[in-house]
Amino acid sequence: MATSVRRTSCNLCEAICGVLVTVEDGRVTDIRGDEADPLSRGHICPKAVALKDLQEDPDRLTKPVRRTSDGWAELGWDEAYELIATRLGEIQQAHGRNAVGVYLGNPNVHSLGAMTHMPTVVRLLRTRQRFSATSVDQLPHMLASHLLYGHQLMVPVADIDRTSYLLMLGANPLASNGSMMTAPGFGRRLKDLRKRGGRVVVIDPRRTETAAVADEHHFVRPGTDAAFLLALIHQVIADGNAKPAPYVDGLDRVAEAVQDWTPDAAARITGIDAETIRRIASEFAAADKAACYGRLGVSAQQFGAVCQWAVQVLNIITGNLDRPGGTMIPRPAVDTLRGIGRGHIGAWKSRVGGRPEFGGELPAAAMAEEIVTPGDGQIQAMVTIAGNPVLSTPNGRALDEALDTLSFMVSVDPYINETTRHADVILPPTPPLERDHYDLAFHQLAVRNTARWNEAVLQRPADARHDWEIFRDLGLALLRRTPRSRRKLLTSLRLRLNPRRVVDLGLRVGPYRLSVRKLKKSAGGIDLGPLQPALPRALYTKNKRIDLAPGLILEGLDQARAVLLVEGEADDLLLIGRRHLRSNNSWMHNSARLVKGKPRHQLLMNPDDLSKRDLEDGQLVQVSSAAGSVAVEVAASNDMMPGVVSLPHGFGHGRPGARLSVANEVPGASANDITDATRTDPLAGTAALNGVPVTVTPAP
Ligand SMILES: Nc1nc2c(c(=O)[nH]1)N[C@H]1C(S)=C(S)[C@@H](COP(=O)(O)OP(=O)(O)OC[C@H]3O[C@@H](n4cnc5c(=O)[nH]c(N)nc54)[C@H](O)[C@@H]3O)O[C@H]1N2
Ligand SMILES: Nc1nc2c(c(=O)[nH]1)N[C@H]1C(S)=C(S)[C@@H](COP(=O)(O)OP(=O)(O)OC[C@H]3O[C@@H](n4cnc5c(=O)[nH]c(N)nc54)[C@H](O)[C@@H]3O)O[C@H]1N2
Ligand code: SF4
Ligand SMILES: [Mo]
Repeated sequence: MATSVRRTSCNLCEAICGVLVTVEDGRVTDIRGDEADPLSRGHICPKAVALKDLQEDPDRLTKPVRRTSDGWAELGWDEAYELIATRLGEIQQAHGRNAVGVYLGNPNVHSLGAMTHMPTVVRLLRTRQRFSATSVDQLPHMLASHLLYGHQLMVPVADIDRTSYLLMLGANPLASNGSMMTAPGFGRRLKDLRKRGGRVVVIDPRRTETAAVADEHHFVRPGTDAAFLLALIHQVIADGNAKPAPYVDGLDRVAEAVQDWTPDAAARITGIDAETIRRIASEFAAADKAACYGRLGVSAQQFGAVCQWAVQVLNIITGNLDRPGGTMIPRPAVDTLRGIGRGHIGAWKSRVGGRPEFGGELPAAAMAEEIVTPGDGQIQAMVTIAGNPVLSTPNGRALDEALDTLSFMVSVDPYINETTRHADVILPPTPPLERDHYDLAFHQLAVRNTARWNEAVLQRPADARHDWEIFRDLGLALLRRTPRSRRKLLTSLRLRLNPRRVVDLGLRVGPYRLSVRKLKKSAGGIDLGPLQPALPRALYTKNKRIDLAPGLILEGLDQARAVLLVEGEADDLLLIGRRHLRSNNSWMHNSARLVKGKPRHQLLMNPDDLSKRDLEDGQLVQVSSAAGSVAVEVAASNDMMPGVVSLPHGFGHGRPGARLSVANEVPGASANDITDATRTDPLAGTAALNGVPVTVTPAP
């Protein structure tokens, strides 16, 4: 038997752990952590084994398929590209270029070939109807970075290995393995932090796995974190502890803007008492190195942009931005920032809802209305790439119905799932173990500067295609329909450059002058050391200064004031989301080994809330919001804040036509059948997936 151990990295989450894969006669027999990786140092989680399951899943498509009157039929790659380019071309000719819509899903950022080649294809479609997972996720981080630092992806990360005080809001890295912060082995890093005598404080409406290992945990009423954060800023300034760096302007305007956000006012809104808020403000300011980090729970909520701005302001005014142990800006071997635009906001608005674009994309919450509302610019055809928006975006059921009305739909995806079942053509790319990888996205968010190049572990079958090859060939098919020009020539050259060449060029002109060859020589990758201070030099703002109080944010504060400072206690329950270690967004429930164990799709509810409604643990209940209702089992949990219920996202399988064997056995309910596409952040349109008012009654 031919046995070999090959190195790669897991691309299933943002931690990018190095793994060693044992291959016997072309089959994977073992997957373990790579001790030689300078970032992950041997860490992996239970998801890593799913890399093998993905490889071997009989439900995974390996050839393009086309929907016919009697089911799916295979077709050749070239035939598929021609068909797609022709149909999209016809529709744009007849109805204008905005008649084609695009949704870009989360796994695109985890794939080198999608990062290097997908944007070119999207640009070739020349449509303003562009949507992505960004607006159900990290848009508030990007908006704050764009406004404060001049670049949407200049996102400082908490220097977890050197800090002595970590304040975390709306993040559960013990389940998610960290996000907008690449720190593999997050749990071990937290343990080390506490061993050094540091302190970890968690703010979350649920006592999470992460809260359980923290020094302090406080329940917060969902959607009200802005009040808590603004009160911290208020208190730091009031105590005379604000000492921003010399390149920071606007402290006086911030002081004025937060004047009425006192700890007492915030206590009434958030449920965290005023004394605790004052204490956290003074401990945070007094710590020699502190970092505040807020993740999905404070992004995908109504005032997410204000929250993420406030997180930055707190770090900046306490002098923690750009200092070791505070929050720092990574310097990866390929400078991702240089290759990507700085971002813009509100340059145009969506056709139906008047929702603002950000960085060229409209809010995903607008997709269904843009498909079903007649008029100039109505979407007639959709292209979805690595996304399952029927389960992932608010009012998913409305989108599900809307997709059914399209004239044409194409998906680049390895599965026939809740979304792609509506497609006319599906193009499946190779799975992760068959692809080369360099991480262009997450080194930019990592708590240490490292670099690694991974060769594909397994050879792809001759008739399979990598995602970059799909984008290259689809792009060339689209290009063939455009007139000859210099631009056309450059685009076709760019499409033909393989990802390895793109990375190699990026490494050579990057800050460490590396190359793919140099990376290949080092076993688990190269260690480029801890994060280094870089400001104000690295800022992308015109004057190399930070303005703490951008006008757009001040407007957002007024909107938050109008809602939060006036609104009384609601009687309704508030719905929030959650993640599990053995589950991955909407798509890995097909791995039996990953999803094994006790069911985890239930609605979690505090026992007092159950008894108030005469409900029992385990009972089937109906959860209803303004947008719709779902039936799901309820589970009593003392970890839930009273008045708050939690449903994980990504479930709701078992819809007709989806080909997902294991997932369909444990369908669960889709949280996004009850989230509301009209509840969005007024500043940038991010979906408020958390803090949705709901009622819970016995299922009829
Ligand atoms: N209610 C609620 N909704 C949420 C969230 C929440 O917390 N609560 N979280 C939000 C967040 S943070 C995100 S990121 C989104 C994610 O939502 P989506 O953007 O829909 O992403 P996934 O659910 O990860 O779906 C991945 C899709 O990509 C396919 N895929 C997997 N690997 C590849 C690949 O290599 N290439 C291609 N072409 N396709 C691939 C899968 O088969 C699947 O169809 O959901 C959001 N929705
Ligand atoms: N195993 C696994 N790992 C994953 C994923 C997965 O599906 N499974 N998904 C990946 C993706 S796409 C992402 S974006 C990341 C997300 O990474 P995280 O943000 O760490 O993930 P979540 O578990 O969604 O954590 C959000 C937390 O916010 C809390 N929360 C909800 N509403 C509020 C609120 O109003 N205020 C506050 N303070 N907290 C609130 C929730 O209770 C929850 O604990 O995880 C990634 N990693
Ligand atoms: S934490 Fe788990 S899923 Fe994330 S990269 Fe590491 S092994 Fe993969
Ligand atoms: Mo995400």
